[in-house]
Amino acid sequence: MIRVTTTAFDDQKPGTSGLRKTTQHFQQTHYLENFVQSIFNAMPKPSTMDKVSLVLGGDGRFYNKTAIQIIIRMAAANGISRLIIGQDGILSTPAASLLIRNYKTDGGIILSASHNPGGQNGDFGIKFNSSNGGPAAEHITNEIYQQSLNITEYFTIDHDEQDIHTLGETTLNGMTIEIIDSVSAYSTLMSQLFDFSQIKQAVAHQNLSLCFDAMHAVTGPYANEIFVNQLGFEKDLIINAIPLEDFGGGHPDPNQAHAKLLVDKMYSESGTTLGAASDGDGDRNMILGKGFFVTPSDSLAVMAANINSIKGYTSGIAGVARSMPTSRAVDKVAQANNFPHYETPTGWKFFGNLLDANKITLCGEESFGTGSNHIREKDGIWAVLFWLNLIAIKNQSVEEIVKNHWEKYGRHYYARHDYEEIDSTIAQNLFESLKELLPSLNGKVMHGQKITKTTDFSYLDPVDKSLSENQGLIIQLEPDARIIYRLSGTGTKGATLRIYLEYFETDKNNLNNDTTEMLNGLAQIAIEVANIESLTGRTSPDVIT
Ligand code: G16
Repeated sequence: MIRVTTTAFDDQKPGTSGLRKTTQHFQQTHYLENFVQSIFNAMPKPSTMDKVSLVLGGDGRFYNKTAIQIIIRMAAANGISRLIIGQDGILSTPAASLLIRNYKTDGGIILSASHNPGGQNGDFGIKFNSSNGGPAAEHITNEIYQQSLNITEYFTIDHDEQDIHTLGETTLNGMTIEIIDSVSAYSTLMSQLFDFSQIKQAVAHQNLSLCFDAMHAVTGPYANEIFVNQLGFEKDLIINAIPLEDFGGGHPDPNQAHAKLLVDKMYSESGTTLGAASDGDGDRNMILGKGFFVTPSDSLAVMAANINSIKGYTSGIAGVARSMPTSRAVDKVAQANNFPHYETPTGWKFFGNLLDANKITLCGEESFGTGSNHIREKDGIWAVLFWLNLIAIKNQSVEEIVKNHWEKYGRHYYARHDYEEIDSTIAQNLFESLKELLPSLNGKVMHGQKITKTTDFSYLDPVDKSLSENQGLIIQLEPDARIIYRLSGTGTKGATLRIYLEYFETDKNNLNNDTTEMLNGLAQIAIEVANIESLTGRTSPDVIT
């Protein structure tokens, strides 16, 4: 064992989902090692390290292979008993979550910067997931950060590169290393949750077709196995299916701006029933019908309304949760069908306790994430399978399913406006001024809409009673609308200001209007209240999703 003397970095505080920085930042001497040792020091574990087992894998982006070898050597030096590694170091985030649960390990280390671009000039990331398979709770990430601030040494061994390609078991310095197939356990679980024979029937007899954009990221092999080999969808319609270390130079974020090829296909005269995409590490999803975009918030609500018809969920739904900025469409379903609904801060980690305590079955976020109690991460392929199964059951188009849903529950017009790479100090000042201004806005009428309530959102976890403060600012307006401001916790350059706009409509004559038009008044109010133009110099958002 080699004891390496090191100096602490002061910027290793995990964000919304782990530590994300530019790849080059991670390549600094000792940077990754310091954080990994901090994880080992901080993670909840049995009395001794020789009882600790971990899952290890990543989304295959540039630096994944190097990082896996570094972590293997450090795990062996720290006396860890067992590492379960996806073949070639590859695991989608949902698959990693599943394996932690299946193998009952003490947690896992996932290498990914999710939807952020990859490559030498892109981003890299690392996060620790707990023994429930979910992203570590705040008290653990805080402890990792504290360890990183005080670190003076880390442990490693001098050893050649480990073979992570050949399936099976080996040992290194007394540590067992098991290389496992990255796809098979995950695809088995999917076949248990969804009715694969019904979907296959629909492919054969209802012309059910799928175009899936893997964005040259981790889901390519998962999509080929499940959609093509097991369900019989056309191989040619799994696009960008080969995982590449730089995602082919693309931005692996499944939204209408970045999954352009897919969007063009679905808005042209193509006869494809469902268009879908997933992100860098396979936990996000975008759902499209023919010429029709389903907002992630609506997707969650449709799932909640129909979950009882899906094979793995026929026993019913315990409850649902959504992150605060996600539209309240799913709340309407919960209220109408009498099951509990919860509002959590942004970040999948906040769903963990609710899922573990069986208070919810289903959860989701506006940021293109939906999932259930089957694992403790959001799950892109799972969401696509849910929609495929639903279409097969209903024999309706995506658009018909969503429009029928609006008829029944009303429509939450929704959009998110992102201002990216704002100078961090300017963004902080903007946010602080806004926070001070907020209470004075109550009762004010702007652009014909009355502000009824303002909130600085905090969350008291109903399970462990932990309090999370400063989770976003909410302006509520009459008759039923919201404007929400947050600073993103996943960016790596400057600050990203997110503004979320939501307007609820029940008038049956107004359910099919243009979203931009419906939200225009709210957008104006949002800009004026936060003084965006004069404080940032920006006249329009960089991305609208
Ligand atoms: C992560 C988190 C999500 C969160 C999203 C956006 O997703 O896991 O819970 O909603 O970031 O966070 P922010 O608005 O702070 O950028 P992913 O897919 O990047 O891991």
